[in-house]
Formats: sequence, C-alpha cells, structure tokens
Amino acid sequence: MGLFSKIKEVFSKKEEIKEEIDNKDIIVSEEEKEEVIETDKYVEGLSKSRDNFVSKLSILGIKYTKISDDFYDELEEILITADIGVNTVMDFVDRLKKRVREEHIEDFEYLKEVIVDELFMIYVGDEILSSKLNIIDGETNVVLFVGVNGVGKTTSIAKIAYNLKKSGKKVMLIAGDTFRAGAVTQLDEWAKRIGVDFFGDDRKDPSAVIYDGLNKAKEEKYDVVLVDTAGRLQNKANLMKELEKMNRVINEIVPNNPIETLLVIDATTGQNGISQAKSFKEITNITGIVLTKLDGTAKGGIVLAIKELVDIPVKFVGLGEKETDLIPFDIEKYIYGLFKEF
Ligand SMILES: Nc1nc2c(ncn2[C@@H]2O[C@H](COP(=O)(O)OP(=O)(O)OP(=O)(O)O)[C@@H](O)[C@H]2O)c(=O)[nH]1
Ligand SMILES: [Mg+2]
Repeated sequence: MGLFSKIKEVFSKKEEIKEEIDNKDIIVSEEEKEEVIETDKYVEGLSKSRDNFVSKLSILGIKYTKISDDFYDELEEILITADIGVNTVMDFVDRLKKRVREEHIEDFEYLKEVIVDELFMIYVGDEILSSKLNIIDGETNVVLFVGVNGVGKTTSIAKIAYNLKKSGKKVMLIAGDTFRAGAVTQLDEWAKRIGVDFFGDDRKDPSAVIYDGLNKAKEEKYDVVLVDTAGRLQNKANLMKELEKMNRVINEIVPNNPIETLLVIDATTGQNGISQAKSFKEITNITGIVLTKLDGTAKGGIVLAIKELVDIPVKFVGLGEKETDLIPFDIEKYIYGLFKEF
C-alpha cells in the first residue's frame, strides 16, 4: 500500500469519528479531539483547491485510456495552474515518467497513488521538517512577524497568541508596526479581544518600542513575545537595516535565545508570494512561513512551490478568518485535505 492510501485510511477514520464526537456518542482525549478538528479544518479550508485542481486531475483518468505524451502535457498544465511552479512541475513529471517506465505502470488508479506520493516527496524529501515554533521553556522567547502589506501579519499574531495562551503561556504582543496609521490600535484591540497583554506607544522607531516592551516582558517573565512589524518592501536596504536593528536590540536583551522570524505570505497571491519570500530571505534570517488565506484560493499547490523554491518550512496555515483557523502546518493533513476524493 502506498503512502497516499495510508494517509487516506488514517484521516478518513478521523473524519468519521468527528460526527460521533459532535453527537457526544464517544469520548476521546483532548489531543485526539484536536487532531480530528484540525483534519476537518484542512478538509474545509482546502475545498476550493480540491474542487479545482484535484477534480481536473481525476478527469484526466477518464479522458486518457493510455498514459501518453498528451497526458503528461495536460498533467503539467494542471499542476502549474495550481501554483506548484514550473520547475517543480517539470522535475515532478520527469520523476513520474521514470517510475511509469520502470514499474510498467498502466493503470490510472495506481498512477494516482504514485502522483500523490511524488507530490508528497516534493515537500518532505529526505528531511525532517518541523512546524513547531522554536520556543524554550522558562525563557522569554521572541517571534517577529514580517511580510508585505495586507498579507495577514496582525491577524496571524492574534491567532497564534490565542493558541499560545490556550496552551498556558504568558503572552505579550508588541506593536512594532509604527508606520501604518491605526496599526498600534489594531493590535491593542486584538490583545484585549483574546485576553493577552500589549505593549506599544506612539514612537516612530520600532526598535525603541521593542526594546522597552521586551525588557518589561523579561522582567515579568513572559514566555512568548509576538512582535508586529510594518509591511513595506519598497526600499529593501531600509527594511534590511530596520530588521537588523530589531535583531540587535533583541539579542541584547535575550542573548541566548533564538529569534523566530516568521514571514507571512498570502496564498491567494501565488507566485508573487514566492517572490516576496525570496526577497525577505535575502535580507533577514527567516525561520518559518505563515501561509494565510489558503481557504481563499483554488491553487493550494503553493505549499509545494514554497518548499522547492524557498526551502523554508511552512509553520502555520490560515484556513479561515476565525482565531481558531490558523493551525500548525501538517503535510499529511494537507495532502489528505487536497486529495481525499482523488
Ligand atoms: N480568509 C482568510 N482571511 C484572512 C486570513 N488571514 C488574514 N485574513 C484577512 O486578511 C486581512 C488583512 O489582515 P491583516 O492581519 O490586517 O494584515 P497585515 O499583514 O497585518 O496588514 P498591514 O498591517 O496593513 O501590513 C484581514 O481582513 C484578515 O481578516 C486567512 O487565513 N483566511
Ligand atoms: Mg498589520
């Protein structure tokens, strides 16, 4: 049995028990319940992508009785329009052709299995990827959120803060977006809404705000400090300087802790989001990606393009607008959410 069949088997069971949990017919552990809920979010949030590109893939199996060059051409086109990225798709098709040749594959049902396995391998390769935030217990940990305008930085901070608070962490939000009018108030409102602390004022230098906020957080033994930043990339050199300064200030206060820098990108912007990731990677040390608005795109293949072209782990995905809709990225749930009907 292939990887895909195994994933399908595991997660379709989780979907089945969701109803029983909802009806209170069975009692499961909190952890298991969380797994079931998250699986459901992937299934819901990826429905547009599933309806679009996965259904197109299924039609290929009806259209072609034999695996021919035309079949591969169409397959390529479908994957490219799903935002997987041209080079990634080319490599993928080459590997697929090789396997078809070597394993004498003729049956489309089996080919489906191979297609999903190989897509899965684009992400996983032979690495061990972690979507966990790099957080040390007993320390004041800093997570910086960077990204261009409107991608969802501030809402992602709120959503992640909500989750951290739920898991018992003492959380502070720092308003490092001193550029956009209203940004400080917006973050303050989020903090109140989810019940975490806030630090911010009307100074224009984000590093000065971070300096004071982080010192307070360290004195008062906060576990995690989430820092909002301004979303402008008009001037790369300035942004680089600004981020360097922020990092210096943070290193001065908590010298032994790693700084988690999450780049937020909007999945609906497709290849544009990929270019943003490449640019940010050049100017600062990005440790993870938050991919928002996956629920709003029919081109969910972007996760695979990020892996291949940017090679930074996706740590969270946004599958809706609620606080509970930003969840840790899990490649198996993602594959299931995309291909469950394939
Ligand atoms: N559907 C959906 N909407 C989202 C998601 N994440 C964020 N949004 C919406 O995107 C919009 C912009 O979000 P913000 O958090 O303000 O973005 P930002 O990056 O902080 O923007 P600036 O501060 O202007 O740079 C808001 O209307 C959010 O509700 C998501 O995962 N799914
Ligand atoms: Mg913002």
